[in-house]
Amino acid sequence: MSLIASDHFRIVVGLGKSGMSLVRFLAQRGVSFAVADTRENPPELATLRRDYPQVEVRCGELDVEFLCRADELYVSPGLALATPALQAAAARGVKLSGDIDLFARNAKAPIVAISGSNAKSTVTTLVGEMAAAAGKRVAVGGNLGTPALDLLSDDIELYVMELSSFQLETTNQLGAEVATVLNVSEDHMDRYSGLPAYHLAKHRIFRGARQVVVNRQDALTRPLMSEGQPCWTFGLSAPDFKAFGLREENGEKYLAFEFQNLMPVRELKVRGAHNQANALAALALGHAVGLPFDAMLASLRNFTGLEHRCQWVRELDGVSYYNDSKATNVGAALAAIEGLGMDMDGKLILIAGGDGKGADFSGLRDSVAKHCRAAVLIGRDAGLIADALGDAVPQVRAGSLDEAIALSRSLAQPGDAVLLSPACASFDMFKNYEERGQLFARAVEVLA
Ligand code: UMA
Ligand code: ADP
Repeated sequence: MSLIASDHFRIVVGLGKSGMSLVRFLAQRGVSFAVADTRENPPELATLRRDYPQVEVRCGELDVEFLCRADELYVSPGLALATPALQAAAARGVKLSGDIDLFARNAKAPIVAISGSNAKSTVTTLVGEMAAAAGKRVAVGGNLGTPALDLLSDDIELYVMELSSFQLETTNQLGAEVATVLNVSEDHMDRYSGLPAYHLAKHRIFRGARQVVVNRQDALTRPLMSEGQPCWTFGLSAPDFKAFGLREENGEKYLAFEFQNLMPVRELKVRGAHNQANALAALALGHAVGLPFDAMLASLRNFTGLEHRCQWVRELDGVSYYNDSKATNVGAALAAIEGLGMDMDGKLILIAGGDGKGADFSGLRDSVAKHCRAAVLIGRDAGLIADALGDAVPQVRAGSLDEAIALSRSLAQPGDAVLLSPACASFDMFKNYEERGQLFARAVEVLA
């Protein structure tokens, strides 16, 4: 039985991937609903018209009178709740909600809920692989891959969900078995009034959580109002009770839980301190839901990392090339610059720039000065990054990604690495970060 009243009228606002999953979910349960999207031709319009021709769709500017016909609006994570028409409807008593709220009300298995400014996809994928290795019937998705509602099935024993701040804004009660905010650094400042508002949105993940996982090195990841739940921590320091961390013994560094060494860090295939933190976070989450260590450690040993996240592409003339196109904010680029920079004898040639989403780039300056030989800047906000870096390193501008690669090659010396880690979204020059990463990798592969 679906936990949704069938005598009410709903409107799905936004007809992308999550909107289409809502349509399928509501239609299957016989709920009456309509669809609205501010775009004239939203991505799933043709599918909706083909599969659900009876459903009313309004495209273009949102009509408040139309929205007010609903008891509840399921708003796409792509639309800010501050959108005037949504606020006008809310002021007239219409409830604003989203697909994750509906998912949480209908999921019968425990939920592992993962948010954070960076590392969500990596940790979500890892926990999913750990659960599968432990023999669980596990569903993995949310902001990553399959939309939440499409994962619902009575067969599933564990849900591992990546949740964005946008999705959490419309989530009133999640009730996860274990929830975490992996880290908090500035992102999406074009949508939030500042870091506090973004931070508050992320922390909605803790609503109703039975256990929490906290990053010892980032105070902003602690629940604002603890409900006294069991709390596990992770961090790069040596662990104490209920904690995962790194411990050094006889010159060997281990992933460790409390006073037990679990596995030498050198057995991880992914590079950089940030990936060690990610492995520890995944262990903490898996442990909280009862996954055995042997299965979790086997998954960690096999994990080669996700595409576009600090991914090694090739070596040419003694220079390595890394694709970190998924670094769409300053925190992610910093992790790559420091993680790779600390691990190598040479220097980095950093390719950065794109759509900065209103970010403050000054946080890059010290790490760039320390680890980079030069910065090659591309895209709309190249000038903002140039100003923020000042005289930290020599800078050059490139009009295209191909030109940036050619310039980087000419600047690099044997032992150096060229790192595409833009600290920006890609939409000013590319379809998405995947396209940016693929074009980078392809261009690098054919360098003669
Ligand atoms: N849009 C409009 N009008 C509308 C609705 C959307 O102009 O009425 C525009 C907005 O610019 C919006 C974009 O369309 O940003 C995409 O919105 P959508 O409703 O078409 O999005 P979906 O296809 O449903 O994708 C959403 C998530 N997108 C966003 O949060 C922007 C996807 O995360 C998610 O995978 C999907 O639901 C399934 O759950 C993507 C993402 O970029 C990967 N997430 C951000 C991130 O990771 O940084 C948060
Ligand atoms: P998300 O889903 O949160 O965007 P990803 O796992 O896709 O996270 O990684 C996004 C970016 O963040 C990549 O550039 C990756 O190299 C970087 N990153 C990975 N782990 C961390 C971490 N622990 N701290 C900061 N940045 C990280």
